[in-house]
Order: sequence, then structure tokens, then C-alpha cells
Amino acid sequence: MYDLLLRQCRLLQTDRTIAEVDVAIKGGAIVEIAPNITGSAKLTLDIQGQLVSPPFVESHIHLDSALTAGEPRWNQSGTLFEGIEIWRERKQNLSLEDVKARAIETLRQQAVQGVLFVRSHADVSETSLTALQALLEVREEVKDWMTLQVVAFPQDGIYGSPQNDILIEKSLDMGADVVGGIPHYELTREDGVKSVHRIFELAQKYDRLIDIHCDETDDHQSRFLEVVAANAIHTDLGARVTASHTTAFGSYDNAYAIKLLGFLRRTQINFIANPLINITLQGRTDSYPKRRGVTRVKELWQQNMNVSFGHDCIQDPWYSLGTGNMLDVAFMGLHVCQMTGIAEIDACYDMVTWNGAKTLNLTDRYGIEVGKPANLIVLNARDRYDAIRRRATVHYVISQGKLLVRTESSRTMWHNDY
Ligand code: 17E
Ligand code: FE2
Repeated sequence: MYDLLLRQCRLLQTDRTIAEVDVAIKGGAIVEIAPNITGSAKLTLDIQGQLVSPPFVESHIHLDSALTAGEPRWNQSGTLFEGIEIWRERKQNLSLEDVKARAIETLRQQAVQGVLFVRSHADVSETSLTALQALLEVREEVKDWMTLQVVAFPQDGIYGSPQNDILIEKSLDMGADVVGGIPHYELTREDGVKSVHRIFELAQKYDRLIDIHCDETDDHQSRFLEVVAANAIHTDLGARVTASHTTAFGSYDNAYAIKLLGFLRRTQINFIANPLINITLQGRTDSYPKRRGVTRVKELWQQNMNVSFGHDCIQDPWYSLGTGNMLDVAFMGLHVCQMTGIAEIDACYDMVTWNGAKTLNLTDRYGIEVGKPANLIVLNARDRYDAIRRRATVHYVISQGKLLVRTESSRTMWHNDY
């Protein structure tokens, strides 16, 4: 007797081919994948040839600031820097209850839309470490249905004020999964370089992953990605390292960018682009032509580097919109990065699924295969291209072997006399 049986799936497999099969689940794991499985289950779902995919992965979001747009004021300039200032005001009155309630509401919103793996930054440049404490508690509270990784992210810089270096180390003691940073926002280039070295030192000391907000600026002289690459090469930690945003990479001249790309290929660094946010935050000091302000996603992908797409913000000082829908993210990403070829569109789907799982170092438990944890979603689509094009509805979300969410189709009636 299975716990759950999914009949007539169009299963998106790890090799990205589609198989018409049934999927059987028991004890939280996938136990059989085959056409016409015999046997019964406590719950059988007729999938009717819809697409069954591994869940979406949100590789980059700030849950501590989610759902605060307009508090205490709206971002008028639309820049990263005004966002940081507004958040500095808002974070003066954080409480555990405030952060936890917004984070959980956001995670629920994400789960409804098929996201079951999330990496969130928590601002740790605030002396009470309330945001971090709250997200660590949330990580525990949601763990039966959502996997949450927490990054100790020093929004105001590790060397921006004297206590920040102590706070980031304390955050790792408290249990943050990932060490963060923001070298382009340190007071000087020297401090920025020093911060990257410090991040690697902390990651090694505490055995944690690394995810750095890196070169999130249109300043073509912001060159901390090369420092990250050098550290990754020297430490051989590349696969455990992520460079987020790297928007300046889109502003470097080709002579430098092509050299850098060669160095990056010697690492296994992961990249995260946040197209919804950076298409709006960047380019604000340009008149025309106006830059897109997104990193070189297509070129990194063509070089077989691991790139994922993140949402970054949902209704916060940096971005007042968003629902957490990763197909919106992929849709925006393919437009901004001009990834309109069919293989490129499929790649954009991978950037919100498999590639994100790789960034989070979760590949061994991700994907729909016998023996793996039963995490999967059912989309009203035929394939990856169709899912992105129509930003398909997620009808079922199955987390750790249990049905977590069911969403009914909205029904449109075409009038008989037309
Ligand atoms: N903080 C930051 O430095 N950059 C961002 N894009 C967000 C917060 C959302
Ligand atoms: Fe971010």
C-alpha cells in the first residue's frame, strides 16, 4: 500500500526528458516510477498528463524585509542605496514576532506556487540580531514542509561599523548556514577586498557555504568578483561559493569580462541573477542608452557555469511588487537576458529548479528519482517552455511525501453564441 500514487504524469526527469509514467510514494520517498503501477494507495491523484516537475528553488530572497514596502516610506529614487537607507530605518523596530510572521506568510505564499527550497538572507548588521534569530526559528518551524537556508548577510558592510565583524561571527555561532557579504558597499575598495578574504576565512572556520552580494552596482570599476574567484581557486571551495547579483559584470568592457570569464571557469562558483529586481534597481544613473544592469547570464550559462535566478524581494524597500512566483522570475530573466532560443528558454526553467538546488548544495536530494525524498509539483503545462510561456498554475505541491497544497483551476467559459 503506497501513501500516494500519481497516475498519468508527464514526468520531467533529471536528464530533462519527459516520461509518461505513474509515480508511487511511501514513507516520504519516491519508491516507484513506471507506466501503470499496480497496487493501491491511501491517496491517488489523477494527473491527466500534466507536467510533474521537481519543485521550484528560490535561491535568493530577503525574507526579513519581505512585506514591508512603504514602511516607513516608499523608495522614490528606485535605487539600491535608497532601499538600504529605508531598511535601516525600518529595522530599528524589528521584533521576533514581526519578522517571523512576515517570513512565514511569505514562505506559505511561495509554497503555494511550488517553491519548496529557499535560501534567505538575514541582515546581521544590527546589534540585536533579531532578523537572524527570527529566521533561524522559522527554519525550524517550517522544516516539515519547507527547506530554508539562512545567510548571515551584513547589509551595512562587515567593516562599515566596528561591531559588524563580531556580529557576523556570532551569527555563525548561532547557526546561520551560509556566510554573506557585500564588498561593493564597504567603505573603500581595500575594505571590500578584506571583507571577501574574511568571508572565506569564516566559512572555513565554521564549515559553512558562502553567498556574497557581489558587485551589485553599475560601476564598471567594481571588481570584487575577481577577488571571489581568486579565493575560490586558492581554497578549492568553489562549489560551495555563490556570487549573487554581479550586475557590474554587465558593465565591464569585453576585454576585462572575457579574461575574467576564463578565470571563473577555473572555479565552480555558482551565480545568482535577480532579474526582476536588478532590471529596476540598476541603470538609474543612466540617461540613454540605459543599461539593463543584469549580469552576463547567457555567457556564463554558455560556459557551463551554474547560474540560477532568484526573486530577491517581495514587497520591500527595494521592490514593491512580487508574489514569489518563480515562473515570473524565469519569464523576466529570459527577456532581460535575451534567452529566447528554445534551449535557452528551457535553461531559464532550470535556473529556477535544478540550478538553484545545485547552488544550495542540495543536488543529492533533489529531483524525481526512486529513493529520493518525494518533493514534486504538478503544473498545468506540457513542458518547460509551456510552463514559462503561460506562467502555468501549480495544481499540486507534494512536500516530503505529503500533499501540501492543491489549487483548483480557474474556469473560463466561452459563450455559445460566439
Ligand atoms: N540588499 C542589497 O544589498 N541588495 C538587494 N538587492 C536587496 C537587499 C534586495
Ligand atoms: Fe539580495
